[in-house]
Amino acid sequence: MLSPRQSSTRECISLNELWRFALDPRGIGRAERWWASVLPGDSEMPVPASFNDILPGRDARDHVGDIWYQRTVRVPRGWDGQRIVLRFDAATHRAIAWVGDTQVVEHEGGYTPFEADVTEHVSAGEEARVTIVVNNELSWSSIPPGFVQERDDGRRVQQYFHDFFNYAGLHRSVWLHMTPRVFVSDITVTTTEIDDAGAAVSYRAVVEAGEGHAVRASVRDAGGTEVAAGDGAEGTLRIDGANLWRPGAGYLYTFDVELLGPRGELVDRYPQPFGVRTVGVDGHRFLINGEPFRFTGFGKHEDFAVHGRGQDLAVMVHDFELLKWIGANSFRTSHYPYDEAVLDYADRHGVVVIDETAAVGLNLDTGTPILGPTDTFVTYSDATISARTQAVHRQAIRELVARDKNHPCVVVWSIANEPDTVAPEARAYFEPLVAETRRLDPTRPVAFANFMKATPELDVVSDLFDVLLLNRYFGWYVYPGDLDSAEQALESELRAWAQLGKPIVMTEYGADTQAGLHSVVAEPWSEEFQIAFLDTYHRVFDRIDAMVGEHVWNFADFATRSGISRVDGNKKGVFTRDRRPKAAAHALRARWRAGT
Ligand code: GCB
Repeated sequence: MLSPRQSSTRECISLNELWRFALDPRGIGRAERWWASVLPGDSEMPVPASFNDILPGRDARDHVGDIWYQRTVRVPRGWDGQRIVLRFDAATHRAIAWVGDTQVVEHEGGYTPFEADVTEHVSAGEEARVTIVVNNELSWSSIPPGFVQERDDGRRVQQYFHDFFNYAGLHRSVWLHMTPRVFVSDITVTTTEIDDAGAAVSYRAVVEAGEGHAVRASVRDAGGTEVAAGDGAEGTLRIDGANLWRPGAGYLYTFDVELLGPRGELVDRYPQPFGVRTVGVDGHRFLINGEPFRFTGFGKHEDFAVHGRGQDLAVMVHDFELLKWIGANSFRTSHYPYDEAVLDYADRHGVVVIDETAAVGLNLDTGTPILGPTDTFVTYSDATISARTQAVHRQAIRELVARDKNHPCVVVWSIANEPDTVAPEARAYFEPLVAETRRLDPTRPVAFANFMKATPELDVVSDLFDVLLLNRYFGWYVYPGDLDSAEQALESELRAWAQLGKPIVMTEYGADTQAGLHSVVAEPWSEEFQIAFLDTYHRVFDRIDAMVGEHVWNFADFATRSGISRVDGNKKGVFTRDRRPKAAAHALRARWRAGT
C-alpha cells in the first residue's frame, strides 16, 4: 500500500486535530449505532495520541473494549470527480470506520495502515462525518496475544505476555487523500546489482483500472536530475555512477511512476523515495553493499509521557539526535512496526533498522506474573497460540512487508520477539511464516529475537532463519548481580550459537537502573551496575567473531503495566523516560564513538 503523498496529480489533508471521543465501558455503542449521530458526552481527544494517560484515572488507563472517535471534515471542492481515500496510519488493535452512516473499512492489527475508498460516500465541497470505533482487546487470536479475565465483580481485566503498556487508540496520523480514478496502487523498487560502473534497480508498478494506459518510470537523484528512465509497469533501470545508500549516509533517489492516458496525457504520478543498496549474509558476516556491517544501538519503544505511543515529531527527532550523539548506527522496532515517519527519517539519515512485527509474547513462559501457580505453560494449543493466531500473524507479516519494502533503512525482518521456540510445535508454527516472509521479500534476511530459555540445545527453529537475534539477561534475571558467572555463561552460550555459522546480533541485554542511585560496589539497580553489566557483555562480544551487533535493552525507560518488579515502568533505559542520560549513556558513547 502506498503512503499518501502530494504530487502533481495527488493531494492529501491531515485529519490530525482534536476529535470527539467516548469510552464505551458498557460496550453499547455498536448496538446503539453511535456512528449515526454525534457521540455521547463532550470529551475530546488529540489525534495522534494513545488515549490511556490523557484522561486522569483508572477508567481510561485500564479500559478494556471499545473506544470511539469522531470528527467532520470538509472535502475540498477541487476533488470533484477524483478518487477519495480515508486512511488511518494505525488503530490499535482493531477498528471499524464509518463515513456518515456507511461502514467503509474494518481492520485487524494495531500497527499497520489501512484505508477505504470513500468516493461514493462523500461529496466535494461538502462536510462528511467520520467515526471510528477502536477496540483494544488482546485475545489468543490477536497479534500480540493476550486474554481478558472476567472478574466476579464484573470487571474485565486485560492480561498479556509482553512487557510494555497496552497503549491504544489512534496514535498515528489520519488522512483524507485524493488520487485520480485510474491510479498507481503499488510500487516495488529493488536494487539487483551494484558494480564499479553503477547499479541496476528492478521495479514493478501496479495500476488500478487502466485500459489503454501506459507507465513511464524514471529515477531522479537527490538534486532532482533524471538519471534513468524506461517504459512499462515492470523493468530494470541502470543508474550509472550510482550513489549508494550507506549506514550513516542515507542517499535517496526518487522513483517516479507516471501513468499516461490513451493520448499520452499525464493521469497519475507517484514519487517513491528509495535507496540503492544491497543486504546479505555470508557465514558469520552481515553485509550492506557487500561490506561487513556491525550493529550498534538499541531496542526501542514508541513511548513518552502523556501521549503514550502517540506520534510525536519532536521526540522522534530528539531520539534520532541522541542515537547520533551516542554513536548508535541502528535500532530494532521492538516490539511492533513503528510509525512510517520514523522509517522515512531513518532512510534519509542512514540509520539501519531491524523491522519487527507485533508478534511479541507468543510465550506462556513469560506470563508467570499473570498465570496462577497451577496454570499450565502450554504455548501452542487449540486454546492458546493456534492456527488462528498464526493466520493473524501471517497477515501482520504481509502488511509489514507491504508497507516497508521500499525503505532502504530496513535490513532485516524480525517476525517475532521471544516466542516459545523450545516447544516442538514451534517448528510447524514458524516454518510457513519464514517461507511467506521470504516469498514476499527475497532480498532481506529473516530473523526473530530468541528468548533466553531457548538455548542452542533446546531451540527448534533457529536453523530456519538467516541471522540470529539473541536476547540475554545473564547478570540480571539469571545470576542477578553476579557478573562473573554472567560472563562465563554468556561466553559459553554464544560460542555454541556461533557453531550454526550465522551472524549473531545481541538484540537485548540490559539491567534496570534507577537514575541517581549510586553504589561503590556496583549493586543492581545502581548506575554503576548498569555500566559494569554492559562492560561484561562487551568484553565477551569482542572475543567472538560471529558477533555482528549489540543492541542494548533499552534506549529509554518506558511504561509497562504495574508489577512488583516494575517501578513506574521498565527502567532498563540508558536514558530516562524524559531522555536524560544515565551514566551508562556516556560509557556507551565512549565505546561506540571510539576513534571518531
Ligand atoms: C525481554 C523482552 C522485553 C522486556 C525485557 C525486560 O526479554 O523482550 O520486552 O522488556 O525482556 O526488560 O525484561
